[in-house]
Amino acid sequence: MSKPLPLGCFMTDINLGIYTANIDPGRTIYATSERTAIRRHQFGEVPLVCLMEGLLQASWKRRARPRIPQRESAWGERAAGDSRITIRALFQRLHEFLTPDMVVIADPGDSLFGAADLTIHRRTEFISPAYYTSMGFAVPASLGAQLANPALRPLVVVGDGAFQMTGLELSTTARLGLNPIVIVLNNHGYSTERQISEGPYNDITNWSFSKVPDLLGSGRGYVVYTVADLDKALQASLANRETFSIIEVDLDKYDASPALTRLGQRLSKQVKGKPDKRRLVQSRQHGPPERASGLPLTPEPAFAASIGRRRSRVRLSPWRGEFAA
Ligand SMILES: Cc1ncc(C[n+]2csc(CCOP(=O)(O)OP(=O)(O)O)c2C)c(N)n1
Ligand SMILES: [Mg+2]
Repeated sequence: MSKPLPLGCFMTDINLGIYTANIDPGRTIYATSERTAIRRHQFGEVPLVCLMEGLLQASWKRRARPRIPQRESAWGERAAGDSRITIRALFQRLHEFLTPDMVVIADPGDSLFGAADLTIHRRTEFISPAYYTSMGFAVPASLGAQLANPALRPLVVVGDGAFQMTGLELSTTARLGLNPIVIVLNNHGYSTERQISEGPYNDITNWSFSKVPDLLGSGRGYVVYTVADLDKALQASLANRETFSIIEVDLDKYDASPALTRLGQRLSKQVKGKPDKRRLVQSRQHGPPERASGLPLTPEPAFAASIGRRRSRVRLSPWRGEFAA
């Protein structure tokens, strides 16, 4: 049986698939920026960076690298050029577009849920926040990624909502002469939240994202309505090595990736007050569940204690009931 090795990610509702991931801490090595846990032993003073330094100093017998089977595209048949652009067609084309010298940087939202099904050519060229509630991460992160490794070309995938938070950091991108390709999923608002609870609070102002280059006096902008528009914009962006490119992809506001659709179904049940039986047991023991937004686990001392307590009373995956109060 496999032993999970979650390094650097927090065991939150989102990362655990709304507590459907049945990960046994007794078989897991789990390290974050805060601490390391090896099975049930807690090392509160050993953050991930120290663990990695220690591992680098240790002498290991090298094993042959395992062969990782090729994944099939999760996006199905190729969409026709003249068809309206959809999330499925967008990620299918991005999947084909990726080259080994690109680093995908995905923002929380359907950008991340869709990008999670892309196949990355090397081993480390995928960046997204370990902590889900970090909307607006991707455009600024592309600055750091390309400055750290100029041989990589960032492919930024970001929502219209997230871009409105931090997208004008492209001003620094322009000043430094960097050349990321920025794909803005313009699904006209907070589509992730729409899948959970629809209302006017999910609507935002519709920006002309492709005109950001006019504002900044640098960069190239494209708007995409069809698959053929996307193909043209991707090729033009690839050829433009001088400045950033921004591709605004006009999507239906209810279009969603398969991963977001599944997540929305689970979360909306909870938001509408129909938690499943397991969560009712948990809330009696630990207080009400938190808003399903990616809040972290309870603080460290409570962690070990609560695992012991729960094991003796109810048979649950220990990570299912860990809520931030
Ligand atoms: C800083 C922050 N605030 C709020 C959230 C909650 N949240 C998650 S996705 C989302 C909507 C994001 O909208 P957009 O960037 O347009 O992406 P979409 O969901 O439409 O794909 C929100 C508000 C978050 N993840 N981070
Ligand atoms: Mg959006």
